[in-house]
Amino acid sequence: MKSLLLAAALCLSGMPVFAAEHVVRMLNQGSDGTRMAFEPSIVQAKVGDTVVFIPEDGGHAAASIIVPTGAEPWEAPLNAEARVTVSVPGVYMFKSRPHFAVGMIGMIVVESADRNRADIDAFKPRGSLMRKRFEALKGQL
Ligand SMILES: [Cu+2]
Repeated sequence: MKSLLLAAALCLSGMPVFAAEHVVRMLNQGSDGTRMAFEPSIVQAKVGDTVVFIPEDGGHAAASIIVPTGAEPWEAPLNAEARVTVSVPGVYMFKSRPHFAVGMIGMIVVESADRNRADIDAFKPRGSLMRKRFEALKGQL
């Protein structure tokens, strides 16, 4: 009964009651053979969810590139697990700092891509590897 009242109170306060956790593995090789990859490279999330970056292989460091206005950017140390709670709807684009140049990038879509779609469209990938992966991610928005 107590927990029901708590759940009701959380609903009324507008807080997400069941925030989810999404795991993104940082790998030297993805399951499709791609070198230096986030897996999955795109995550669908809701406001209040947490995305956990796991350094399963060494040498990776998750950092934001683009976040929606009002959201906190992040930059994790090398080989560190990073926990990012998404508080604002929109697209969050991220990279592995050491492997940005080879296109180790990914996206979190929180509820709607529309809010900052223009920022994503304005991103200029450098080099063919980054361009290829950026276009593939953008195609899933
Ligand atoms: Cu990396």
